[in-house]
Amino acid sequence: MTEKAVRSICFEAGCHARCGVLVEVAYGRVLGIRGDKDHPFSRGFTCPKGRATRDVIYHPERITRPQLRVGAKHSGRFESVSWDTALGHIADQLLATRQRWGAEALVFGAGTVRGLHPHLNRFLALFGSPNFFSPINMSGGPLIMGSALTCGLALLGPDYGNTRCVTLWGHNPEMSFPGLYMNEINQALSAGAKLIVVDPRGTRLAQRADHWLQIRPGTDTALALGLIHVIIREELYHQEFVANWTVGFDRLREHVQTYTPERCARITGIAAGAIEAAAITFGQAESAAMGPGMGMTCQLNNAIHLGRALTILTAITGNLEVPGGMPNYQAPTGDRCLLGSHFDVCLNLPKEQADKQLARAMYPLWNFMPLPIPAEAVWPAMLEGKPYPVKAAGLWANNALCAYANSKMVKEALSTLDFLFCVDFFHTPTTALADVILPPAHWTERDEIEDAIMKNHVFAQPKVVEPVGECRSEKQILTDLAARMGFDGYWGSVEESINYRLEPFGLDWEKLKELGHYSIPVVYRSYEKNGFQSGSGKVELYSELLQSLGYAPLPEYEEPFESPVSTPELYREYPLVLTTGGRNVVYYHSALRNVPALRKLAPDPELQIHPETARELNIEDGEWIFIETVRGRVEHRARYFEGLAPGVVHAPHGYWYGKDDSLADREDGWKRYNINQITDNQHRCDATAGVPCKAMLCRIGKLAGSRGNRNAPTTAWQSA
Ligand SMILES: Nc1nc2c(c(=O)[nH]1)N[C@H]1C(S)=C(S)[C@@H](COP(=O)(O)OP(=O)(O)OC[C@H]3O[C@@H](n4cnc5c(=O)[nH]c(N)nc54)[C@H](O)[C@@H]3O)O[C@H]1N2
Ligand SMILES: Nc1nc2c(c(=O)[nH]1)N[C@H]1C(S)=C(S)[C@@H](COP(=O)(O)OP(=O)(O)OC[C@H]3O[C@@H](n4cnc5c(=O)[nH]c(N)nc54)[C@H](O)[C@@H]3O)O[C@H]1N2
Ligand SMILES: [Mo]
Repeated sequence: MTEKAVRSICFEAGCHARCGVLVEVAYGRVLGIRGDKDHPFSRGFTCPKGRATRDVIYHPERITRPQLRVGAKHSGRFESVSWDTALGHIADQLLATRQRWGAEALVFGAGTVRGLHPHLNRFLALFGSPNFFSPINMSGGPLIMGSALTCGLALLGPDYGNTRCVTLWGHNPEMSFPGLYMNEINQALSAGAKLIVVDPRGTRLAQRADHWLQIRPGTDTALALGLIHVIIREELYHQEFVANWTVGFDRLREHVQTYTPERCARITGIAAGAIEAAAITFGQAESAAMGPGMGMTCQLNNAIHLGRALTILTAITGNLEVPGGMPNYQAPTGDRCLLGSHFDVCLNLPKEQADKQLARAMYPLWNFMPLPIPAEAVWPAMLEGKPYPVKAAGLWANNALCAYANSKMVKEALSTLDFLFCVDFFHTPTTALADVILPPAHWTERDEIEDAIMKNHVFAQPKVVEPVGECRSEKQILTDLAARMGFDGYWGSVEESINYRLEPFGLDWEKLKELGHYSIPVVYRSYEKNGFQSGSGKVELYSELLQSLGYAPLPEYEEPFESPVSTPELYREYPLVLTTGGRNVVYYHSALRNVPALRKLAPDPELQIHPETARELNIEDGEWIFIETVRGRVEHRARYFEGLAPGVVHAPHGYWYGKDDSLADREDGWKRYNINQITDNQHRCDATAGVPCKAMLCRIGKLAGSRGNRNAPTTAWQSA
């Protein structure tokens, strides 16, 4: 019997789609969720992850008390201790690190954005370390940097609902953001909007598209420049906007001369006519919304140029800050929103300490951008003490060993630390390296506000039940740790910190809880009043800043670091192009693999491969195979998929649970199945540290002793 149903926002595993839900509770326990039909985006939708929420909260393997390592370093064995002991130990270790090595020797890392940025940044600022890292360079960072350099805005929110042209560029929201975007996309398509999909895989959305551009992985910048070429050649750009609000148009026009549809066709594998047709659709549309994949567009060795080129496409067609285009959505919380610069650690440190931020020397753009730093700037400090040693780390919701490219290196790096603590619901390959593990509260067990990529809204996500065992809200953990370390200036309670973020628009937590959600009007064409927040006040098609830092001032195409074209010899030995990480709605990165109801839907890592390519290699559908790059091998099942071009394969990321579910297999699973064992983090975008997880070369083969496709399950949810 349901005792009560509390309106909230689903945040299972930190899912960014954040559907509106009613959490049903009885006897102090969560029974499940129901979709909230009144939520402006999800309108009643829920996904398998959300529906499994109760299985996560009451999972028998959930860590419910703080854990302290027993035995040798990296033993992976722990005993339960009190919060007092655990936090006391952490505080002692952090203070000792600071005393011996300096405050900058402590780094905090977080996985994808899960709500702690203000709290982690403020903690670090009071401690004195400028080093907050995340997968930013794989996820959003290069896009934000590209759009900020071009027009001074962080463009992440397309207005699909009102657009005449939905463009999904390496973006498959049906899997990755269903509750947030699919209603609006369907609404636009029903009203006759065109759909352009740029994706090597024939996803369901690609099959619905007016233009599916089946691109060779990693060649996106060439396509974007080809589209710009056609739009300029056909004079489909917005002449008035270009004349009044851009700088460098003539140089851009000159620059894209060489990116003819024919040349771009040779690079991308898309017919020249198809490139022209898509460009004309985009350019002629009354409005066009550019939806860039937040992973895809960043995981390239020239990510900065793609981020810029996509912004330029939007700008010259007059789609900046207009309905149906790319509005400059502002959260009601303004600068105090989750990712607001107000909290950026470096802006709250003395200059000489901020200048020590690890990314700054390698990637000068970090001197201008209040963003977390990329993990790739942190590993050398751990491994080689360069430019100075990092000796202690706290990982908050980050299964680093599975998430980051080149996991062997990640393990080596984390293994050098004197002290590592992790905050996670479950034991993972990463927590096995920890000295302390802290058990966080689930989203149903703590108070939170949701305002990141929520357009002009802020939503209340109130605590519904008491935490299981001794699990504790992470904000509370930081508050407790700050008090123990004697910080002056940290928030005294979770509520105080939430009120601080709500304060600028005159609300407080109690009031927001009552309202459920609050929104402010969207302001269009704000540049007419204020100009663009770029050096020149206009959209910088040509970037003087990039030029002054030694980067190309106009976007240029660069071949993937490994490809049939850039490394033809390697291609003879590794004749398949590999892309990774297309999302599957049933999982979130490496999380939820241990939830039987979800695992049943997608039990094994599956390499999607065109049947022709597989048959040439004598590989059956469902057969266990190895995938090998120059960096190593992992095991997957082959899954026939006609939506890929022959010669291109796709591997999911995040698998680590073993195929037979034995303990040994689970401990080793991250080495055997996780695709990041064989991805690369050495060939990075030199401006944004983007790592090339979307275009590599590999070969595949039968696994010795493989049992063919007997026992192959039917996959209920293909990730496409
Ligand atoms: N090859 C390849 N690799 C990729 C990608 C790809 O496309 N291809 N995508 C990349 C991208 S875009 C990203 S953002 C990263 C993501 O990287 P991460 O965010 O680190 O992803 P996970 O591996 O799921 O690790 C998250 C961990 O946090 C735990 N967790 C979930 N919710 C909470 C919470 O509320 N609190 C706490 N304390 N813990 C929680 C989960 O149990 C899990 O162990 O992965 C990247 N890795
Ligand atoms: N269920 C679920 N949802 C998620 C996540 C999750 O783990 N699970 N992760 C979340 C996070 S942190 C992120 S960053 C987002 C990312 O999710 P999205 O924004 O949708 O983008 P990606 O997953 O990066 O890429 C999606 C598409 O890019 C295609 N693709 C692969 N290689 C290329 C290429 O070279 N060029 C082009 N144009 N396309 C290519 C893939 O086939 C795939 O269909 O998803 C979020 N949503
Ligand atoms: Mo991400």
